[in-house]
Amino acid sequence: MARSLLPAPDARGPFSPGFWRSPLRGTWFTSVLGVVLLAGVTVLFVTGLLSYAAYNPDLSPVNDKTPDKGILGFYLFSWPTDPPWLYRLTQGVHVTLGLALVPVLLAKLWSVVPRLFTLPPTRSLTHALERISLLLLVGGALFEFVTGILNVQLDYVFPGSFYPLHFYGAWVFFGAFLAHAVLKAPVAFRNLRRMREGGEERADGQADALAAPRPDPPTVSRRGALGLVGGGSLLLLATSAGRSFDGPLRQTAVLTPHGGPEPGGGPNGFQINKTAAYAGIRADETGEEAWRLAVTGRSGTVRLSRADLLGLPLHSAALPIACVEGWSTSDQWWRGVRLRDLAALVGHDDPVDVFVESLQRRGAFRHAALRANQVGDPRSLLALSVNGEELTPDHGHPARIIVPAAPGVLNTKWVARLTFGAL
Ligand SMILES: Nc1nc2c(c(=O)[nH]1)N[C@H]1C(S)=C(S)[C@@H](COP(=O)(O)O)O[C@H]1N2
Ligand SMILES: [Mo]
Repeated sequence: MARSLLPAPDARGPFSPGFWRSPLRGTWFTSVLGVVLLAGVTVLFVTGLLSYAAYNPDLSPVNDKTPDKGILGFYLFSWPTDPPWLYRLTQGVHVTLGLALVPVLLAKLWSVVPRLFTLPPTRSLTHALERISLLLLVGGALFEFVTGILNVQLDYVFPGSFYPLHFYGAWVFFGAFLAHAVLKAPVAFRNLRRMREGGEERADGQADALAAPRPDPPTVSRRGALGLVGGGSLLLLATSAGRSFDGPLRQTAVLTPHGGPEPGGGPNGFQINKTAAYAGIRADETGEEAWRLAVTGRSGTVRLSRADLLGLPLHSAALPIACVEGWSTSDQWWRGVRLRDLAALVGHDDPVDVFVESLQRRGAFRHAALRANQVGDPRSLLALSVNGEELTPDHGHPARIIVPAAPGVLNTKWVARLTFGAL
């Protein structure tokens, strides 16, 4: 009877430490996950910044429309054209690693969730600041992962605005992440070292601030739980990495849509991002009679039919398409007119930037700008055919841009106009 007069130890629900029962929570578990995220998130941030650089932010406002980006929109170098698979690698890593880290992030958040309910809410000004930074950290992490995954999965659910959202979110998240890492990484590494010496169990009990004070009996060991998290990551890795390859390997990417329609076989049988129908490209405007390419530069404008283009010196280049969404193709064998030859045709013998416009009248990617180093590369083509066959409408017939190492979005399809030296 006397017992019922006492308040239950967890009467305050999640705000009382006794409410949290999992025997898995503890310093070791959190430290391992934290160290994995320290490495993983750093790679995500660096590859994300590289992706930003690859968009040629200095060619704003054409390629980079991020409003008020200020010094956050800095770039350190011109995105190179070598090696040609560069963006395929950096963006493949960014997206695939981001997906694979989801179980680690969730487990990490779960492992410290009792901390969210710590009472009193603040003990001091520094404590208050630390908790606010944690809100930015957790909120920023969830925001970045959710916007990234939605972009990969649903192909721009927030039309045109994913890019600035993910960009600003990255700076907020990484700022908070850096502060958190500086504060906690030494502790995490010290814990791991100590526990490696003394065994995982040594830090349990009252010394372990993250462990449940009244744990339920374990149904799985901490190592077993980490194994599950790691297994989840490996499963995500195995079911999404195939998007960076062609052929049967691509079929292993079951968790992510494959972009447009299934490309089928044959020379043009590689992934299609937006179809001609989707982009509103009509057959009557791409035919031999109707279509003319307008090339403008210092010496004026020339108009070229497809037959005119085929009469110019043609060159080949083996180049992949690598989309910001993380998928890529292996090298395709493109053939067409060098961009630098077209520049020379209108009075630009020195490398110069170019503004590319598509026939497409609506949609996000109907124009793009390329830097002088991209125009000057002998492998940068206005492609007319691929793998020995004419481009299909979905791959950009009558002509499309292909540039080594550039993000897919800069490889404009259904090109109608090239303006050299305008930016
Ligand atoms: N006009 C136009 N060009 C475009 C696009 C587009 O939507 N419209 N999509 C771009 C994107 S995001 C990518 S990844 C590549 C994909 O090229 P593919 O469909 O031939 O694989 O085309 C690029 N060129
Ligand atoms: Mo793309």
